[in-house]
Amino acid sequence: MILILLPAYNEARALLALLPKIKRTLESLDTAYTVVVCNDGSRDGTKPLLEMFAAQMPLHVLDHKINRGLGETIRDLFEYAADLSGPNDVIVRMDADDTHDPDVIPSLIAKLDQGFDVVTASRFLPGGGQQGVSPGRAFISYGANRFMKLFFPIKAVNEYSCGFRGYRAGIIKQAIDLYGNSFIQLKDFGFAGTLEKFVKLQLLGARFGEVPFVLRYDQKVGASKMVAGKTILGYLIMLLGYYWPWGGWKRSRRNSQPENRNPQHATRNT
Ligand SMILES: Nc1nc2c(ncn2[C@@H]2O[C@H](COP(=O)(O)OP(=O)(O)O)[C@@H](O)[C@H]2O)c(=O)[nH]1
Ligand SMILES: [Mg+2]
Repeated sequence: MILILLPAYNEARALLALLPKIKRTLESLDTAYTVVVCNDGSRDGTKPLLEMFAAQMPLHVLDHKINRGLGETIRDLFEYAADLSGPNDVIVRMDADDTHDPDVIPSLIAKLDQGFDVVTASRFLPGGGQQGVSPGRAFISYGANRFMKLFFPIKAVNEYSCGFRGYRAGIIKQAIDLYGNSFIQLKDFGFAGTLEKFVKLQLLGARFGEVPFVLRYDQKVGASKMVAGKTILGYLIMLLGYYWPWGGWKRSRRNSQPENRNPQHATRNT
């Protein structure tokens, strides 16, 4: 089974374009699928729109009455997906803003099938790129990704900030079992939880891969919902949490055995 997770905050117009594309792509794969959308207190008609689509395709809605932010939303989505899935199922997390083309999903799955646990849609591979991104934003995004690569190096990974990724469900179930409520701690720091989840999967010994992807920012309706200040603060807190000499994430994972827990995942990317 394939589970598509979409965090959505005021994305009615984008979802109207995106959901039919997801339906078309997933139906062509001939595998059971479910789309799970977390509607995070939207006030733009996202909710009735999702009710309409739920009558036409396998779609489940998690509803937050009040906007709780991306961190809380991805926590809910991944917990729900871990419960619903078997270890060999595939979980794909995309933005709901219609900038992530579902045509990439088959290549994410093909790479997962080669034995990778986490596969990112990457702008930084040959064949990847971005359309409609202003030079200023492209520069900041490139700099942020170099910063993340420097401080949180993961072999074969160059794309850290794009949330379009495929996961083998087993690794998410394992992470939730192991980390519990701490899997995404930085839930109140804008988009930092996306990086935190990535880094914690690395500490678990997940195998990472990338496939090329063109970000279609030219299709974006409205402004980015990225809260820059909170997110940067979240990254700084992550640096502290990761490198903290007394019981930081890096050290405590190294001391506490992923090897014993799952031999085939041991030391792969550490
Ligand atoms: N649930 C929830 N989703 C959010 C929130 N802010 C952003 N998102 C979603 O997170 C994804 C990323 O936001 P987006 O505006 O696309 O950021 P950008 O791609 O960096 O410009 C989109 O699917 C948004 O709908 C929020 O407060 N709550
Ligand atoms: Mg986006």
